[in-house]
Amino acid sequence: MPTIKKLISQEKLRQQRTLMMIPSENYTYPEVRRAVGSVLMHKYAEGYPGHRYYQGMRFVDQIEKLAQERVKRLFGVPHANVQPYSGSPANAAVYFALLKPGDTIMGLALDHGGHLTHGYPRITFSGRYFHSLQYRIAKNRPPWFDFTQLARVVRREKPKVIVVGTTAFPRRLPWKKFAQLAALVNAYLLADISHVAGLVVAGVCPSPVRWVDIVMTTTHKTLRGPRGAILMVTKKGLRHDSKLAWKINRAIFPGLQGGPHLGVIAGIAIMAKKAAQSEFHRYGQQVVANAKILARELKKRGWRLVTSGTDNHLLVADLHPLTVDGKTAAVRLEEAGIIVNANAIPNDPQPPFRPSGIRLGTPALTARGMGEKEMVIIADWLNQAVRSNDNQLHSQIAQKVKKLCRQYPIDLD
Ligand code: DSN
Repeated sequence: MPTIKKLISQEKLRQQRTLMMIPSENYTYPEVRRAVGSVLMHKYAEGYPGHRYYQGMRFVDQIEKLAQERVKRLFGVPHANVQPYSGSPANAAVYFALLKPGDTIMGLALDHGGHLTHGYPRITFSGRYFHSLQYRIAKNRPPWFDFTQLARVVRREKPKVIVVGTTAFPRRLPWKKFAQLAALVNAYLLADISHVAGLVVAGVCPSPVRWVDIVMTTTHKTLRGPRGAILMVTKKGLRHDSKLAWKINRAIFPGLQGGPHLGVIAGIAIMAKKAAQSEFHRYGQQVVANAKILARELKKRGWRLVTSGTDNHLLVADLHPLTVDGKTAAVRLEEAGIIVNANAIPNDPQPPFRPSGIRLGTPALTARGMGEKEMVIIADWLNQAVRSNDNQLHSQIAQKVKKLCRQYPIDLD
């Protein structure tokens, strides 16, 4: 039986030698990893800085306050809660703060790029405890959604919370139009920017802060922080509901969570400092530039992309023209040392475990320092590996991938 120590070192090698192209994955900084695994994990701290239920808070209060202040500055918001364990509990906290069971929420359908917590029906808490309406991509160019029809639905159904956020949508979201939609029925507007938060702070994706009441983001994707989440209340949110920050805090603790993970909170503080630097802005620009090149090169090779391209860090490929399903393609790519995930395409006729597409992202490749030249090479490998069921070809590509990875090492210590 291998030991955990051995398995972790094997996982480290895997991360070093393969191309990490799942768009929600990224490499964090060694300082963040050290903070998460530090003595901070020994400490309980129910409550908030200055108002805790336990003693011994002299240093951890300062850490949490620093994290809050840096996050507020980074996103330009008056209130930040850095305690949510991850994105799903953070979204649950928003609903818990603002809704009663059976109230109506509205979110983007999963196969159109939304998330399970945005009201996916029947099997998720968000679809079971609330009356959930799902909206869909309806146009092949901006604003992508049919706001005339959505306005009719909103007037009729009066959702209390409208969620706008994506996990597999490659375009910019029309924040102002969603704000106008929410205003029709005075709904709270929640932006889930987990995927693009790093691009927002880098200035390459539009910020929702001016338009929405609450912003939720996870901290480990394009932001490159630890695995955690943040809930922010905007100025607009406080004008809409002066008790909103209090409601959100109460929903996190004591509503849904116990002691916060202080190592993660320290990691969030470190991430927020790094994300404010000009180097991070350059990183964000390169993530998007790389994704655009990848899109162009794949299209040249006959690939069909959902929305025909990308404005952010990810692409969703509809594999119908390649006559292969998403799961088979993802397995072939893994054999070739390229790690992606099978993903539904809008109105996918296939089941979620064997959908018609794959999702590809550039955040981790860019974190290794890869640029335009490498994207062209990788597009070629993607195309060859997905189109072929020849294991030998896959192994040959895996060897080339390893060589490329050696040229772009990443510090995982
Ligand atoms: N699992 C995340 C993703 O891959 O996008 C969303 O929670």
